[in-house]
Amino acid sequence: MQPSMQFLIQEEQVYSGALSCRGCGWSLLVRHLADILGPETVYVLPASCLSIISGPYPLNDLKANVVHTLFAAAPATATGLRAALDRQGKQQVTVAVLAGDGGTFDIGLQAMSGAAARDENILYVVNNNGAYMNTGVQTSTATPYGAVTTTSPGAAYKRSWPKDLMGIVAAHNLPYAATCSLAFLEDFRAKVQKAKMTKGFRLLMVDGPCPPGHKTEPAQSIHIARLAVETRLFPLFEIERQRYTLTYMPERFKPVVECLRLQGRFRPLFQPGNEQALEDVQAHVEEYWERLQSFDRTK
Ligand SMILES: Cc1ncc(C[n+]2csc(CCOP(=O)(O)OP(=O)(O)O)c2C)c(N)n1
Ligand code: SF4
Ligand SMILES: [Mg+2]
Repeated sequence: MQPSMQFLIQEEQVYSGALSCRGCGWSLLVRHLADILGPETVYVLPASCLSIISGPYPLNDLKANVVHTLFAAAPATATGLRAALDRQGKQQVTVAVLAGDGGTFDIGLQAMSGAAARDENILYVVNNNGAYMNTGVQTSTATPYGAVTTTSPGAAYKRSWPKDLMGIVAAHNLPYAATCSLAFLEDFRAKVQKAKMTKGFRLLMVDGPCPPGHKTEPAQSIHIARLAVETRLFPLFEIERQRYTLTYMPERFKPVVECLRLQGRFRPLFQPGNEQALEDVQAHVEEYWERLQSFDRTK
């Protein structure tokens, strides 16, 4: 049987070369996203690493129009652009916010919630790399339990669970939201396509590899992203009007340690005396999985 080619770039919408670190999720995310959204797209970027990668001309990567804006203003900027484009009869142009976890889980949360509650016709994409990477790896409310950052260093690793952003998003009763992984490109591209074709406020949250922040080998970015799904640290699902659907069921549930031990940010969890913390992470993953399954409309 011919292998599926649904993960191949059809028409490159970014320039070659990138200002990102090696193994960065942002670059791969933008390449595939822009390929599917096409040239008739306006991107709105609050501050993040992408502001640099898609920033200074002539080293910017996106070929499309990009509006750089403030952390808390991205959904409002996108709302205004949408209204202006509609007024000009350009309903076919997609308006897409590309934001980090800091810009979404924390600083931009109320603005994102406002745009979602108004059901603005915009696509909101979150690259969740689990910290404020662009300014040197500070903890955000997306930072996983057990991770070391510059604001929760060494043995003072993060002791609280990340915010359930998808639960917050679901509460807005949106037409479409989904989690995505760069290790599952067919699934990711299908979700981008679905989001593109859906009208109203849509949100995609992508697991974002970040070698300097996660203290990982750049060549392992995709391998680790796959393990995050297979261990259920980052489950793949869709939410349509509060109905959840799991889009990938691992054949075998791998233990979380298989993914965590490849990331230097979790090193303290592997020190003697921290066995309970590792068990807590495993238990938390299993509880969340059970909850997702109970929400899954196909069950
Ligand atoms: C109001 C405000 N506070 C702080 C900053 C500095 N700043 C720029 S990028 C950034 C980190 C953004 O983190 P995140 O949204 O997770 O994106 P990432 O850099 O991880 O891709 C910060 C704190 C800013 N630009 N504006
Ligand atoms: S610090 Fe992380 S998110 Fe930022 S460009 Fe480097 S790999 Fe990408
Ligand atoms: Mg981040």
